[in-house]
Amino acid sequence: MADTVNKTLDPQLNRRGFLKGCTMAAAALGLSETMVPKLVEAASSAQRPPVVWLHFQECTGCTETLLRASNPDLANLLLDIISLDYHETVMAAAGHQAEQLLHDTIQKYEGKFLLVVEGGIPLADDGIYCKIAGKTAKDILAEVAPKSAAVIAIGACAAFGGIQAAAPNPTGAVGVRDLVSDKPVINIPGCPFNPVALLGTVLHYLTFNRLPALDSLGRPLFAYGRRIHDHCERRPHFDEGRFVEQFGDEYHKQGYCLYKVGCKGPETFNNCPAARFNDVGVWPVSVGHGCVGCSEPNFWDTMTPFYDRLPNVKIPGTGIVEDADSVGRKILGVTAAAVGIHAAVGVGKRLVKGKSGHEE
Ligand code: FSX
Ligand code: SF4
Ligand code: F3S
Repeated sequence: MADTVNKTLDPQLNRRGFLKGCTMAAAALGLSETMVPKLVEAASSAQRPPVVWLHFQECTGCTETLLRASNPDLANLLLDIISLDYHETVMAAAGHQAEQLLHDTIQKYEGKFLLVVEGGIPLADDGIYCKIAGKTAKDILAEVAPKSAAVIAIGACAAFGGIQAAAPNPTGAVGVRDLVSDKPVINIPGCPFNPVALLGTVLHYLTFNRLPALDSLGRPLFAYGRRIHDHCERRPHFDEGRFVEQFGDEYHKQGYCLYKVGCKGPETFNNCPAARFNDVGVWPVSVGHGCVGCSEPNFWDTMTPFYDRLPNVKIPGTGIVEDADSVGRKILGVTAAAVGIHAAVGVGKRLVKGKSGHEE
């Protein structure tokens, strides 16, 4: 299966990308460069962990972000270090053959395979809203998860229910952790997730023989331990009170902070500013769009409207919660004393202009 996928990828990239991918994963894991050889050794082991990848309620964007990434080294590396034995989107088998393959894989590798789940699981009306081969998603999960070694819930849908769980959640969609309690479940949310987080998790598992440390929402701390806002390249603009007031305005063109046009970075934990996406190294905020909070639980409900500003935000180091204009004005005082009144007046004008267009 993994070989079938790999045949479509360039073997040159495969070799060249191996070290690069391990180095990237080491950086994402917060390991020093001296650990790279250990990761390479674990990744080169002949003992590739079998992986069963199930699809439930979702858009398949998570699989797309992995396999169609413009950085094929990542997909190659991941497919080199695991044995992807069952994946409905890309495998050649279909129908009864596919069913047999799933059955055989979970018997053969009982207690040893990693189960990756992509998509939410609907519970309403006994789960009839997602059926594969006549079986409901909840029944398939109940059959496969207890036989796995651990479960990786990939993407916002498998982690927290995702878009189909948004109010009024007509199908009663939930995430894997709501149903699986007898196996370790690691959440790698995001809509879609970042492949670097999956690669880091798998390499950590292979190198140290255990899953990485998790936060209270089951997310690996190495990837979700910091707020977007705390390592965003636009943060100096936030701190100085320089905000985009409207998409396309002169402040937007100058790369100012996107807080007032809805950025949810201050309430979102993820490593997008560091891990970035694809080989061109971009992430939503770097291309001018606010973070929509896609790695947080129920973000379709809690982070919407996406283009309205968060009502308040914590001021670093103080624990005080204030609105963005107060932050700007406070800093304005400091700025006025430090660099003179002219620059400060400029910031003040911008903050006054901000009264139009968006909720203050
Ligand atoms: Fe959900 Fe992933 Fe969003 Fe889509 O499958 S996390 S809808 S990008 O693809 O599960
Ligand atoms: Fe970056 Fe958004 Fe925070 Fe502004 S509000 S600094 S754009 S994360
Ligand atoms: Fe998602 Fe925000 Fe990163 S929208 S991709 S967590 S910048």
